[in-house]
Amino acid sequence: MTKNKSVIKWIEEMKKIVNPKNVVWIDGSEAQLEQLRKEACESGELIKLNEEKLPNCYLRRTNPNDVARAENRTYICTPTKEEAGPTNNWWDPEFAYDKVLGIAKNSYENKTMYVIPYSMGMTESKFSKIGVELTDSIYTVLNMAIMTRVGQKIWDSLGDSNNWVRGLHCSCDLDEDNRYVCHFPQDNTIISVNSCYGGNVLLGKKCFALRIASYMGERENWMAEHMLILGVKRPNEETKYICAAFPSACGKTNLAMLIPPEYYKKKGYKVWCVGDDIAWLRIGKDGRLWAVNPENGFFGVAPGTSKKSNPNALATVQKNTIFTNVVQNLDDNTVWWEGLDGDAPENAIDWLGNKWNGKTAETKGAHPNSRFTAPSTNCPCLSPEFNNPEGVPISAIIFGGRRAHTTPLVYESFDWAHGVFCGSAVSSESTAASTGKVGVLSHNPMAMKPFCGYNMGKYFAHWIKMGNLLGEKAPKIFNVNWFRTNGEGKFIWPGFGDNLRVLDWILDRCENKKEAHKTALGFMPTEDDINLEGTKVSKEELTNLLSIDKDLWEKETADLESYYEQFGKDLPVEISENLKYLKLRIKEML
Ligand code: OXD
Ligand code: MN
Repeated sequence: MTKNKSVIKWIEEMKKIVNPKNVVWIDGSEAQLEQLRKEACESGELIKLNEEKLPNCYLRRTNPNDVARAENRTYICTPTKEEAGPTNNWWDPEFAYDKVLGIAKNSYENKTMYVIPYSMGMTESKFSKIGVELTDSIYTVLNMAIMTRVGQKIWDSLGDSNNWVRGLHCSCDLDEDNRYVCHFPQDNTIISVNSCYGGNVLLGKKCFALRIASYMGERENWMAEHMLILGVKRPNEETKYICAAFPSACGKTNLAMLIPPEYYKKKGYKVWCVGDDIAWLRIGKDGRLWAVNPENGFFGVAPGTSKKSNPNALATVQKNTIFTNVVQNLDDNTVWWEGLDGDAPENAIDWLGNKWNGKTAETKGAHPNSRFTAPSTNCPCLSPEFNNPEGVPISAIIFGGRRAHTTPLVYESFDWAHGVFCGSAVSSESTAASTGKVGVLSHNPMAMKPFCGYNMGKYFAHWIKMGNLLGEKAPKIFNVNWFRTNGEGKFIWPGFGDNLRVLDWILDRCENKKEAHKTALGFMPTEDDINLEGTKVSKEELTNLLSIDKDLWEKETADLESYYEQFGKDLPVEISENLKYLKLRIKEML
């Protein structure tokens, strides 16, 4: 426990509001966590799975109305609306506190308050930040214990400092109409009510490590980004590290855990995963950009995870994992989801808790946004640098989205500011990870639209500033699209492990090992520059993947122009100029 006065005072204040029956301090010990797992199984909150096949694994079914991030109920609460900017929901802090604390009032009655001290990043690292989450849900405690570093060592490292992020989670009665996730960046405070879905209640993740941290980063000259971090070891070279930002469910976890195709494996290529979702980036002593993954686990989408798509993720979830909203196979008390290898179980229970026969069912057994929560250390390709307190030096930054036609397989930006423009121009087809319609095209700058804790225009300016600070040592910025389709609507690029072929070109460019030709969009490879050995992709298909359609890009730039209008005077001139030059280059295309 702690004697930290600011912590004790805040917990006392929150106790007065939520009125718990008792308080349990999470010490991070296995004995305490095991006790909580038992309690959760007794109450029905968790289901214990087959201990032999899935040791220490549990299943949780959430309320059917509570299966994804509630983006339209997520607020940035700053004194002025301008600080939150045009892409965030905004509330005045006083109004927001009244509203959510009113909902939280007495909501812990007859319940336990769990106090979770946690660190985003290794406690030993200067990159790290500390948070304290109060919750009434054991599921939340157990997930936080996987996703973050939890326990007594956090109090020791916090000492008497007031520099920590307050997080209050109240399950309440899961009323959708009173569900809110509020961020008070000036107070280092997060309050989440009426949800038990991970993205809304694992307050260290999106709420702290992206929204609050991005706000901190702007003031302290660092960056909190929605990015995976991976290392590529090429034969006779040191491992090089890449960060990549994609909107939710564009295969970030798959790319982060990529297994090289046979041809590359034989040559000695290996990919290491440092993180699959969040990167904190700082300028190191050597002037380069360094990244750490502040998380300690994976909160991945289960459907589609298979031996083919992501064998490393599958290996990662074989023990010590919490599954949420997947199918329970009653024959052997294991789990299943759409896209997993093997036949669907016939004797099963679906995510809604109903009897389900995979052979005859007309509905999906697992929710499309069903999840696994698994410790990073389970991952067979976890980078040996995962726990390095300094992080890893970044050679390249990649942006991407899910675009059926417009965006080519890969292009390199002309310089940092152009790269920032490309990142700001990312748009993607929506997926089930957030509530709302699936398949609709939406703008998602740097994949941060739902996660930027302040004005997005100022966020672009922060990117430009970081580039100025990095100068010549700035990583190169690339854009990729794995999702281009042919006339029949089928993906042309095989994706998954074969994405390494594109990473290989990217690293060659970073090391000035390959020429590229200048196009309207940026520097691009020719069809001879991407190695197709061992794929079924033909040269013609690659030419198609690398083609730029003038008409589509005229539409794209017109659309971008109106998109940027909302940022008004906050849009950095570097972005508007880059759009202007892109339009000119497109116009000049034959
Ligand atoms: C996630 C998301 O859960 O981006 O990582 O939605
Ligand atoms: Mn994410």
